Amino acid sequence: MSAGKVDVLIYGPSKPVVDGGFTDDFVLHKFNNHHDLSRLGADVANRIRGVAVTGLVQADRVMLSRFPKVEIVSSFGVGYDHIDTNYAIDRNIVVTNTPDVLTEEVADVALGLLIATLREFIKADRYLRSGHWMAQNFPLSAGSLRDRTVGMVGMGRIGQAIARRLDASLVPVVYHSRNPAKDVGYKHHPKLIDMAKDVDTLIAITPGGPSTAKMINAEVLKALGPRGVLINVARGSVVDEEALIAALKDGTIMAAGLDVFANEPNVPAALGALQNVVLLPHIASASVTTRNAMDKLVVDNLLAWFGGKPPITPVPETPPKGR
Ligand code: NAP
Ligand code: 8YV
Repeated sequence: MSAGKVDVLIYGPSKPVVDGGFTDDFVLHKFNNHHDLSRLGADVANRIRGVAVTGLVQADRVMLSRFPKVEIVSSFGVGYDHIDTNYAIDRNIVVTNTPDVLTEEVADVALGLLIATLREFIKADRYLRSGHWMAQNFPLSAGSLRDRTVGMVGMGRIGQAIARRLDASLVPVVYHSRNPAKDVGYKHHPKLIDMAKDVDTLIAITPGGPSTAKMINAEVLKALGPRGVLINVARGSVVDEEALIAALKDGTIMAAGLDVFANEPNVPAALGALQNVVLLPHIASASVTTRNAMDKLVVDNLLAWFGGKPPITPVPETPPKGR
């Protein structure tokens, strides 16, 4: 029994910072995945007041409706497209995410992925290891950062951190988002297709979800052109993956660097077979330091809420009322 204590559901893979972050005032109920959660009895479900959730599991309407007393969903990751915020609004549930603590880490990976893609680091590594350098130098790379203009798709916290790195590398930057970003001096393109015509490189760093679904499509890739490079560190859903594979195969664009995919962890075999792509398994925030900071913020949001304070990082759709 947990009388007087707060029952919290920990939904997703077990993590020491989360598991060890709570005081004795909490009772933790840990479930690794959707399959495990189906074994949770109604008696416990009826007591759950807080949920900690990773991006690897869905907190959708069906899942959340099992918890009639839930007040807060504290989500791991800045993107929260795995949470049904409309349902949370209807139920007066506060949703929190983990912005800022991962911004610089993700921006580092975006720039690293861009350079690795242009300068063919992965191919070069394989070339050296297989002994080819003994016979011949590695061929000059067709791609370079030196003669490019980058069009950022998204100019929020992480987009601006990527743009700062491009500034330092003397690469011109423009951007597309629905509204011009506050206090940002780069040229704003209200239409993605117009920006794609003007640049040769796109870096996607928007949220996922319906408003961005497949926004980088065949038309945008064609506009980017044969020198075109696409870097996606946003969500796989932002890109029409089939159109991208076709564009990489037939030379509509030159290359791509992808950290995210439409149906993770399943990556189309057709992408894996291509030489002009660099593929990362969604690791942009995945260092021990940054992941620990994200886990701590997940816990701190719950501790703040159940300590009677406002949550630290509520998402804009569910501002807490009355705190
Ligand atoms: P943010 O500060 O909220 O920035 C989001 C940017 O996307 C804003 O510029 C926003 O501008 C733009 N945007 C949103 N909806 C759009 C739409 N429909 N069309 C065009 N632009 C749109 O978020 P952030 O902290 O930079 O994070 C951005 C995203 O990066 C996350 O949501 C997540 O999907 C992704 N991410 C991925 C990883 C990874 O591991 N690969 C790690 C962290 C984050 P407007 O609202 O004016 O359109
Ligand atoms: C996490 C992310 O890796 O923050 C995000 O939006 O995509 C990543 O930092 C992801 O949430 C893991 O589930």
